[in-house]
Amino acid sequence: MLGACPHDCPDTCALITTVRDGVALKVQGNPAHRPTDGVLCTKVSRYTERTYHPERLMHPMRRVGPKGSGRFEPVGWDQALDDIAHRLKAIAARDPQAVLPYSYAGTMGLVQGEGMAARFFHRLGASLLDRTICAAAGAEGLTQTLGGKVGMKVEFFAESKLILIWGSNSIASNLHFWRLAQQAKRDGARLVCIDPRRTETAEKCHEHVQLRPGTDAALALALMHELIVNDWLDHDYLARHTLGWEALRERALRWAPERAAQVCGVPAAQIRALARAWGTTRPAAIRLNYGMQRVRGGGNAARAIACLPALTGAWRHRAGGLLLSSSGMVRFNRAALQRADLLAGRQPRTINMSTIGDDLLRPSSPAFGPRVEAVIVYNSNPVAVAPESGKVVRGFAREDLFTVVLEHFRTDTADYADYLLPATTQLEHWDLHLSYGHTDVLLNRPAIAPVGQSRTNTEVFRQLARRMGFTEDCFADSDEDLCRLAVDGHFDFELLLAQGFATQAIPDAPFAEGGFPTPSGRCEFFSERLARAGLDGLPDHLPNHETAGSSTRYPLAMISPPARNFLNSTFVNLQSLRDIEREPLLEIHAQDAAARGIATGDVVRVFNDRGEYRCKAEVSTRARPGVVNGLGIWWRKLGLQGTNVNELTSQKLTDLGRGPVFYDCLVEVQAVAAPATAPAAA
Ligand SMILES: Nc1nc2c(c(=O)[nH]1)N[C@H]1C(S)=C(S)[C@@H](COP(=O)(O)OP(=O)(O)OC[C@H]3O[C@@H](n4cnc5c(=O)[nH]c(N)nc54)[C@H](O)[C@@H]3O)O[C@H]1N2
Ligand SMILES: Nc1nc2c(c(=O)[nH]1)N[C@H]1C(S)=C(S)[C@@H](COP(=O)(O)OP(=O)(O)OC[C@H]3O[C@@H](n4cnc5c(=O)[nH]c(N)nc54)[C@H](O)[C@@H]3O)O[C@H]1N2
Ligand code: SF4
Ligand SMILES: [Mo]
Repeated sequence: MLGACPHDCPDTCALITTVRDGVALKVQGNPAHRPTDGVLCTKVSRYTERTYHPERLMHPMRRVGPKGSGRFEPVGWDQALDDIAHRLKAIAARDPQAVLPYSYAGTMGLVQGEGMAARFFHRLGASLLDRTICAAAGAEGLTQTLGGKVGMKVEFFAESKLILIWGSNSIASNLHFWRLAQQAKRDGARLVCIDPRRTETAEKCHEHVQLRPGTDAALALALMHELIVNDWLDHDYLARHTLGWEALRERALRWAPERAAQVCGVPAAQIRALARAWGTTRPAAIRLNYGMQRVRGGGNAARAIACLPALTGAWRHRAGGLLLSSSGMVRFNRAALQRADLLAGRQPRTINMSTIGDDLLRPSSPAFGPRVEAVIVYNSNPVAVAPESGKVVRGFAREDLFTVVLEHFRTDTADYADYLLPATTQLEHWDLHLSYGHTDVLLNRPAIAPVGQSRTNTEVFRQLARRMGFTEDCFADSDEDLCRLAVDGHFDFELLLAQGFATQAIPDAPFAEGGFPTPSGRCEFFSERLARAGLDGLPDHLPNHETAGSSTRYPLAMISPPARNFLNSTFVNLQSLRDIEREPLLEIHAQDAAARGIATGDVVRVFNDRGEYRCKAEVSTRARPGVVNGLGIWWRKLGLQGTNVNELTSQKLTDLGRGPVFYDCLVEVQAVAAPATAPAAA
């Protein structure tokens, strides 16, 4: 059966599932789909292990123990749905905004994501959720400069002669791009990795610029400085296709490499050499990724970096330019799918998912609106993934909060549910997928029947709608109807049924002659929109909220990038993948370890004013001095002491987009004398 990988990964692979007697035997990459090329990552090659996992939720459950104890009793579907509808009705009668959906990208599917669910919450008038947790700052920065989530077509990286891999551990998180970069390398391309961590990817590039976290805009401005003073500029492209060049030029001339070197903690000579390479190599391309925007200045950093291709006219060549996200290049019928018209003129408040800790603890007030009384969680694991988890846990532990969780497994969040509902996996439902790393659309068809009593997210919201008395026809649409609706007028559904994917016609070099989707049609170095909003119209370097050296108590900067064999907090409960990752790890440079008497294998306490986290230390060249890498995102209950790295991260927000600042976090590390407790069973 043809399908699509549902996970939050830029590659959005096309899948083929082999089924015998109703049982899925294996999942493979579809060789006919060019971006997939028949190859899957290790995680998803084991998809059947996840689907038939002995701990898969098999029937609805109702809480019996205290919140968070994870003690449940089985309950029938009808009973569960009746009870939930009854509670939601009572809350909505006071104020529907007291109900909050909480979802993210457990599946990237348009239908099992914000399909029927969006219709339900719009009709109810529930609070809206601002889904900022991953990409909000970078997306906003890119939109200000380029006009949207647009960029190079990924396949042409294979023809580039210089590739900057910027804020991305591509081998782990963007494998299919990495294969293209390898092809370019074999054809003579130079690969440069810009990352505070010496990742697997950095090791395999020709050069690694190991800058301090949150200093990317300073680096980009210094590169511009060098392009200007050496006149490595495409004056014709600048004149015809950009806006605000004079102002940007003036700003960049304040960023001599020596100044940036101080900020970034890398040699000025390395910055000069990188500028020469970018200024003199054709075609040259940047694979920017979201790792660099999880800091206070993340939006500005994305803006500054997105200016670089226009300075040299790199966009003229199909293998030149930049790619952060391609998701704005493919169209679908959002309005028909999500039906915001069901709000019928109401304008519910918006809650930022990145501050869920604070917001669950907030009382009613005129500014905030009603206290949150009910949360419906699907496709997300906020107790593990949201920042400052101490507060997130306290919020979910409120006895007066009504929590429903739709899940495959008993995650950290599921432990706090009043009702825990078993959800279908990708092998068991219909869905439709766009990608943020290529520009194809994929259809996923169910390969097997739902496992146990699991139900699709859509069916749960359909059933709840009926019980709430929502009689609109749209609540009767089947999942296949929803798939058709989402692509209607954009893609041929018959082709999707037949081959599983469809390709949109997009020019090979979309901005060779300008034509950016900005208000001016140009690459906007200067943003009128930001200036009008009272913000800086030009990109600048904004230091982290928690800059290294600003605190004597917490002298180390901590970043928490994903571990290679997990996908955010998904797959942490898969034994075979956990065996590879072993246990929660903190990479620390020898110098910082020696100063604290820490050796590899020691259990350490990592802490700041927000909380503490225990894990194993690894004295490692992957860490630069002054920066520790706390690999994520473990389930709290599978870690050493019931917490994970988000115990330490803050709920402060980025400059643009109101995104989280996971990698803008100061800590101290201490060796712990006591032996580690064994990880608890799941
Ligand atoms: N295996 C695996 N794949 C994944 C994921 C996963 O959890 N596991 N997550 C998926 C998701 S949700 C996303 S959003 C994408 C993320 O995809 P990417 O944005 O490519 O993110 P990562 O590979 O997580 O790489 C982030 C990198 O940024 C580096 N970094 C941290 N701070 C800075 C900084 O200030 N500047 C720069 N230049 N670099 C910095 C980190 O060290 C890390 O190597 O990956 C997706 N793919
Ligand atoms: N410290 C730190 N924290 C981070 C990050 C970091 O780098 N460092 N990365 C951040 C990023 S980039 C992101 S995107 C977020 C990710 O945060 P989330 O989107 O919450 O991602 P996951 O942790 O993968 O949790 C997704 C859950 O959805 C469930 N799920 C999957 N498919 C379905 C389905 O079809 N139906 C239902 N009902 N459930 C389903 C899975 O079982 C899983 O438990 O985490 C963020 N948190
Ligand atoms: S590489 Fe990404 S899209 Fe492809 S199978 Fe793995 S997680 Fe899914
Ligand atoms: Mo993400």
